[in-house]
Amino acid sequence: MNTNFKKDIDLGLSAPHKTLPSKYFYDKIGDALFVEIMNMPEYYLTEAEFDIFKNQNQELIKALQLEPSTFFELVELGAGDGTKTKQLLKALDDQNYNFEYVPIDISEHALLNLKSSVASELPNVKIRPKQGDYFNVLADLKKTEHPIIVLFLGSNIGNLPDSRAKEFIHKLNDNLKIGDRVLLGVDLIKSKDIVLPAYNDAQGITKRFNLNLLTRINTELGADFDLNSFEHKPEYTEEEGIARSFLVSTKNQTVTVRSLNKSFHFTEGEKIHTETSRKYNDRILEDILGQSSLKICDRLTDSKQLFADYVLEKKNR
Ligand code: AVJ
Repeated sequence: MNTNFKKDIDLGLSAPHKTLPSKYFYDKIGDALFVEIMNMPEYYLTEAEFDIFKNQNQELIKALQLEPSTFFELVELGAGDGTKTKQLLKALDDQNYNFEYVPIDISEHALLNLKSSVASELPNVKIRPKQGDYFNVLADLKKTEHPIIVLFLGSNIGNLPDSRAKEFIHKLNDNLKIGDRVLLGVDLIKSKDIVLPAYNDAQGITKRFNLNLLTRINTELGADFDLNSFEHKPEYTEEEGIARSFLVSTKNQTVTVRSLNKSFHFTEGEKIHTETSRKYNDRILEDILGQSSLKICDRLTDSKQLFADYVLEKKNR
């Protein structure tokens, strides 16, 4: 882990356009800041998808074409605290659907919490948590003969640049059977007046979230980033539909990373790209699905039309 971290930081800071992988946001502090982000008024995504799961769970069950008598596995990639999913689990449980819930997450801690909250709130629901990186656990999907429903919510796919999203979809497709389905939650393309504040909140929580990446490099790799000399700056245009977050150096400066035995120079105004958050519409999703056998068969949106949960099905061809 630490060797990958070290290697990725070195690569990113040595590139002509400096960049750092957003997956490294999520240490203990980053996890807590992300919980704060999900609760901020500007971050509309969480509430919008929750609205779908809470107020349209019957429609969701119908769109997923679930049958009460056929056992299926409900596999969630990046389950987190499962707040949205528990709304669906409850509806399925109330109607005696026959299934097992398989939440997958990088964080062992998140899975333990989820397991105990499901056990106490929904004691009849079978749960089998699995720890791992969701790119790597996809191969495990092949191990079952039962129908599979994959949940990939929260616009987590948005963190992947389009080329990586296509790779992910193809790998997912390769590991599913004909008839298996995917519920893919994505943030919809909308005006910058709504998107930008979600990544630049008034309380400065997202700024702390972004800067925490530098704190991590300072603590884990013995670097001397001065957090006061970098500004948080998100960018977004509705034409492109991609929000990007940057850390901008406010002066000419040199940062030393002790465990790499290296220094990195930053000019005034130079940017480090730290995150991509892609927004979607039907056309972009069709492009990402490309020639794979995963086809869009339904789509639910929240009451404000901010967010969509797409139902994809693996077809014959
Ligand atoms: C968890 C990837 C969906 O990109 O909107 C929130 C992460 N970053 N605020 C997103 C995030 C800054 C979030 N995702």
